[in-house]
Amino acid sequence: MPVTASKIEMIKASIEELAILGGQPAFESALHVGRPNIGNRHRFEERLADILDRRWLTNGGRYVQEFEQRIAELAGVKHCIAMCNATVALEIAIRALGMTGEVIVPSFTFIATAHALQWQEITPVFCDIDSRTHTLDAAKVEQMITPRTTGIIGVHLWGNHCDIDALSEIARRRGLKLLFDSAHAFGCSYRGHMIGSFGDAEVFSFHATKFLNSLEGGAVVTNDAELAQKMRLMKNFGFTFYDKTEYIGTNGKMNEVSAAMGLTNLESMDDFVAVNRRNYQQYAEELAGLEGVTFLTYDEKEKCNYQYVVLEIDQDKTIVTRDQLMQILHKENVLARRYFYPGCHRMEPYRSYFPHASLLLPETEKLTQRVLVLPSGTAVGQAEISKICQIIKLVIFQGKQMSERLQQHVSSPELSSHAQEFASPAS
Ligand code: T4K
Repeated sequence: MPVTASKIEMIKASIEELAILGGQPAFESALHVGRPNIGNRHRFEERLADILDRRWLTNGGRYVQEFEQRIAELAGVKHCIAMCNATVALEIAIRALGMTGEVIVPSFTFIATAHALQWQEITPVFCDIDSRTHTLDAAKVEQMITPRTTGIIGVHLWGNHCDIDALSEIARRRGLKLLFDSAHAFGCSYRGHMIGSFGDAEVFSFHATKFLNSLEGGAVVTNDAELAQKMRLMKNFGFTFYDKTEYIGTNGKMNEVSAAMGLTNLESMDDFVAVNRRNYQQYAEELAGLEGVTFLTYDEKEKCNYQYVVLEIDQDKTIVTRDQLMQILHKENVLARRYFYPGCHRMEPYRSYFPHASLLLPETEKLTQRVLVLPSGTAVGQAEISKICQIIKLVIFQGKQMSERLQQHVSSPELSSHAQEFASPAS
């Protein structure tokens, strides 16, 4: 049932009290998307002391081995190779899988997915997405295959699984490698099986902003023993023994401190999920029925980490645009993000390489104008979420007046700086 303005006690009595129109910001310090989830500090400090006492800092130490074992168990796979970050992990997996020529990827993803290919002079061929799940549209993938195509990289964006069955079937039938960028999907499942065991391999990110962090970090998981061994060597310069290399390799190793942080955070994983889920449900309830605002939903039958609270703003209904709403929130110290604006195909070097890519990406184009990600995670409390929702409701309920006030504002001196910020990516 639609929410009505009268039922809500507003923290700001009117739009004139919004910070963008000269009022006090609702929050003294910034609320971020992706503030790190941090487990038991004491356990981390104990591990840190142990690392220093033993003077074993990196190169496949005890904690990295333990972390790999735990990740493999949790993802239900035979092999896990921990790495320094997911970008390098993607690069190594791509190389180890023998991808060359062209590889099909979504444009609606973090730039690292595309860069990991282009870095190795493999052409990322941008494919459109399913607007419901924000993941690759399998039917369109099939249309993008050419004689140069060697693989597909699906991205389980926001932790929402790709159409794994369809992509696996296409890859098998067309003889393509299938890799999943599962940077967002640690702790999520598909048909009751944990993400990690699909395709030829999957890559997790344990960056500070991810559901589970190891400060910086990533991992490739796979059930293929030969592939796992190859990636193990590649991430350590290709060494098979002292003074002997087998392949070209790089330095993709995870260090012991990162593994210690990862292990510590794994012990609190259930708590992180519980807080994220509570936040997600609170946002969903408080913003329910708001005209022009829809929520990315998660499949309640599957496991999910609920790390991202993703709104879609339909500006035909809200009048206020997504970018205006973002700017209004930023002025209140709520640093909502328009991930993954403007789409990889509109970022360099891809924009110059493929100037007409947008013609084949209508759903991506639409979503990059609509998506807004709100602060969540263990650093955000329930009272803060209530305030954020109240501000959003105030703005949307008064969309027309708000839009007019912002336009008037654009002719005053202060405005031009706002106008500039509207035009530049959020920082
Ligand atoms: N594939 C996908 C689909 C990905 O999303 C990513 C990374 C990758 C691959 C590659 O994974 P890694 O190589 O990073 O392991 C961030 C992250 O840097 C990036 O890891 C992530 N995706 C992407 C979605 O977001 P930024 O530049 O937007 O985030 P940044 O640095 O502005 O941080 C977000 C907010 O978090 C900030 O406003 C402040 C807060 N923050 C950040 C850090 C690092 C903290 O409070 N503490 C911190 O330590 O890219």
